[in-house]
Amino acid sequence: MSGKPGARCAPCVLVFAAALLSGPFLQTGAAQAVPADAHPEVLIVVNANWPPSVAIGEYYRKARAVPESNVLALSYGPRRANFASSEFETIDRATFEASIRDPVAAFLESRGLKDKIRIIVLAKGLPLHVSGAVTPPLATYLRDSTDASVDAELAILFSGKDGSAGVAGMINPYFDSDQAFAAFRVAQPQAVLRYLVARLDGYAQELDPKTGLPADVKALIDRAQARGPAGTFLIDEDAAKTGALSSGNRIFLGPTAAILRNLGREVRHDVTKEFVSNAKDIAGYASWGSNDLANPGPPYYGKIKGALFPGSFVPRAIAVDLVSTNARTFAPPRLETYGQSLIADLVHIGVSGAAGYVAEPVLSGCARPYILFRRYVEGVPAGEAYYRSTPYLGWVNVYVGDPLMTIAEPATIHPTDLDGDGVPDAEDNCVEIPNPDQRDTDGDGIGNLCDPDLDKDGVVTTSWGRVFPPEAAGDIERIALAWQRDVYAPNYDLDGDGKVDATDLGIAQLWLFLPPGPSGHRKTQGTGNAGVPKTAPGMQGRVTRDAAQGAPSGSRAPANPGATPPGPGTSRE
Ligand SMILES: [Ca+2]
Ligand SMILES: [Ca+2]
Ligand SMILES: [Ca+2]
Ligand SMILES: [Ca+2]
Repeated sequence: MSGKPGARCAPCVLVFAAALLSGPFLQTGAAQAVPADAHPEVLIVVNANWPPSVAIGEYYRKARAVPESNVLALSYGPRRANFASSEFETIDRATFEASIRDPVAAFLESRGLKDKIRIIVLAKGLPLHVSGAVTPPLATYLRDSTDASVDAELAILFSGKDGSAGVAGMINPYFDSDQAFAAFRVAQPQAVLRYLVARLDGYAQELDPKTGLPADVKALIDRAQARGPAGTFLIDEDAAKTGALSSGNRIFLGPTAAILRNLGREVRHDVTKEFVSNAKDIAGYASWGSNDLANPGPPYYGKIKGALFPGSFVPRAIAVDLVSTNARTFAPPRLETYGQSLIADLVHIGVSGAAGYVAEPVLSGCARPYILFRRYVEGVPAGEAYYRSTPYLGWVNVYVGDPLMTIAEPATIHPTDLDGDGVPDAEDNCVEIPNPDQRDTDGDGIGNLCDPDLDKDGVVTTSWGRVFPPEAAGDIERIALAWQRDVYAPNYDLDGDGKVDATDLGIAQLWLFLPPGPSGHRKTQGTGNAGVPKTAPGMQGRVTRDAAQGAPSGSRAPANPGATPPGPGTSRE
């Protein structure tokens, strides 16, 4: 899937020759042959009530040689309304089901496309956010919230699980997988993850006069197949993060830099308090966005006070920022009431693919940049790499950009020590996170730094704040309680600094509902494949949701001993 139809590249010629030899194309004649890089696995959904949405669908269809019969035009909202505004971005659940979910399902079923389609691309003009009936308190947000992105709900179409509250029981079975998605679907036909959903979105104040597309969206599509310099990956930590939020640096951003270097990429890894600006030729960007305390103020990205934040991007660049509501809108807010940073601004200045959230995801629900960037650099298409990096389904996550985008020059290096900590993967008790000391105080073969499974039931759990009877307490609560009572236990000291505190709690929360690891010592969880159970043990049937929820950034001791996983600096208004 590299190159446009007709693009000049030697490998395309070989692929096309192979297709001719396969038989059927010989009969149809070259003129009618399906291009070798056609994409019959893609469904494009547009809003027939808004011409720019239709134009986006058609432009993308041609760019990726998607069959004309794979375009579904829905009628959403009033005819010719202004879908460039935020007015139609949020939808209630009943309307979502009637005007989006059911028509998409009916289309796939009536055309016999249910299994043939693996990727759904939504064109701007379709709704973004299915609003929850009520906003639960932070302590139970992960259990009770019925907020979702339209995208995440369509990804689990036909599973019967759309509309379910929270994330428990909705662990992504494809998380951290080694498998191509096509193979995964064949191997696990009943898996809740049915479709990789992406959206072509961005600001739409300016339309391209020739095509009628919003200029930002056209550029997003064009850049996905454009060529440029290899560029530099910019990983911008914020040294001002302390306590639970420091896990974002330690577990998400630091390992991303280490793995990318190991894959032979050029990396700029900023570990200071600076919010980097004026960087050149960025190939991938991970940061705290507006949660970086040194941010320049709204709009956070772009030209601000004479500097370009974070800088210029090469074509096919991808981005992750640890910001709760960075995909809440693709209509430009007023500066005075901006809120958090937006990936729409990153797209506007040249990013070609980005992970985002329509509402508070909680730090544990964020896409893992060390998985997304690694897989993308290895040559996995961006949409697929994204779904491998996302731990929960049916949640508030979106991917913006062409899901078929691949990196122009995939890595040719296959490191045997992925995280570069000096311990080969097969012996590394925490394969994806640098832990040169290999500290493993319970001796189970999984290093403390990625082993918050204190009760050894195979998954990191929460009891939603309940700590009595003590044996009913979740792993998260055990650490929270030890911190609160100032009790030291080596197994609870995940980072090995001699204390059990907010930092350990913050690390533990990143594994919520997931198995510990992966470790080279546990064959069931091979490198880069966490072997996630479909349902977290003990979670079935319980409407659990977690205390694990986005505590406002800066919140310290838990109000109750239960879990309060930090959100990425939430502004849950
Ligand atoms: Ca290693
Ligand atoms: Ca390691
Ligand atoms: Ca261990
Ligand atoms: Ca510690």
